[in-house]
Amino acid sequence: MTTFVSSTDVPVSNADPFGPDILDNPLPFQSELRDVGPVVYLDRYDVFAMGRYEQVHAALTDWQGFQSAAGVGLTNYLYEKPWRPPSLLLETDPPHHDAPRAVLSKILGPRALSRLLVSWLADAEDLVDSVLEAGTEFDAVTELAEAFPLRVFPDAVGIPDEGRDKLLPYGDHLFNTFGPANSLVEKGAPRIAEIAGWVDAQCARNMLSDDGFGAQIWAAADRGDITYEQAPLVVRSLLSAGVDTTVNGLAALLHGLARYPEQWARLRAAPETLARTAFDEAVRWESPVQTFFRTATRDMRVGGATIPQGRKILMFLGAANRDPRRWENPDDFDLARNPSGHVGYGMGIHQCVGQHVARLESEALLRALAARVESIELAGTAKRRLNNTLRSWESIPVEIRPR
Ligand code: OVV
Repeated sequence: MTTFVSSTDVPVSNADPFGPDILDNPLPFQSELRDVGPVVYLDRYDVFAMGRYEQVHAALTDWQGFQSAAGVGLTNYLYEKPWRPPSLLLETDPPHHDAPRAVLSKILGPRALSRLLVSWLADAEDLVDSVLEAGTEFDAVTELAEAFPLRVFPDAVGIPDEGRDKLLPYGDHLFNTFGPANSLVEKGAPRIAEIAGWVDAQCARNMLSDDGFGAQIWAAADRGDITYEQAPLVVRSLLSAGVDTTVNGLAALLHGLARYPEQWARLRAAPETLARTAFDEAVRWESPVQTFFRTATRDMRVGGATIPQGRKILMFLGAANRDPRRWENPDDFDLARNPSGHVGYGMGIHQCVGQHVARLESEALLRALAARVESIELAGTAKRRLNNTLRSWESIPVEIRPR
């Protein structure tokens, strides 16, 4: 990253954080970004960027100053048309944000989810048993990180079986569209009309089982907590944000456990307690959602720089989660650390409303694995899948030793 200090006191970088080199390994760029200053101007995209924990955290918790309603991708909805109707959760601010958020918080809250643990544990045990039966070498991405969420989450939402293979490609494309219209977006474009059409169709009341998260969203419309027009878009948020995020969180976790056998040993020794924090340490360490944008609602002073009203700021959640100003040995995947306060789920009023669902999926899968697996090790070169927003794995070959 070559930088110089402009007349406005903001360091300028010509780096492309959405180019293949930085997407493949963002860590050196993110380290420079943090060191260059609290705010950096990215001249390729004409946006500002923040990489330090302090400023990222502060901006995320200041929704009045840093809005989401102009979109949390590069596209500025004040001037450009979104590719799909904006999310009522992700791409709004109070007061519009309040009702959909309150409805979803309740449906996805820890109390409401507690009824799912027993059946998700049984599902995880069944999945792990059948994977182990098929052999001791397998791809942890397809066989576990993708298989488990796909087995439990669409059922929990209540969508039909037909077409579920579209969920991962939909998420992959959606998360690409938060970045610039580069080759990653082009790659998804040919199929997106068909895939998005399918996703939208699943949000209708008559498509949904009568006991899932989807039905509960529609029931909230019956009560008047949200409108009937809002209900299908709130269901769409589950299908948008609920699969690829968890899949990549689990992939990061499994990769961390395979690469650092001492962490697996630690988990094995205390699965009841560590199964819960392990996922959050993986989310801090890998930051499956690497970046989101905000938009300045007025001229914002940050660390001596001014971000003019209406301008986009790229918030590097991944850089903040490895900021040595905030974390000791930030690059270590360490189950002994307390990862709370990480910004991998965001922070403030938009902080991930589905995080309890993701943690529960992880807890079920880890408990099933810990009870059945003695050791888990890398058995080949893990391969990245590049995405403009997600830190993702294509495959993680592992070899396990059953207990
Ligand atoms: C956090 C997130 C990511 C992608 C989509 C959505 C939310 C949504 O609400 O549609």
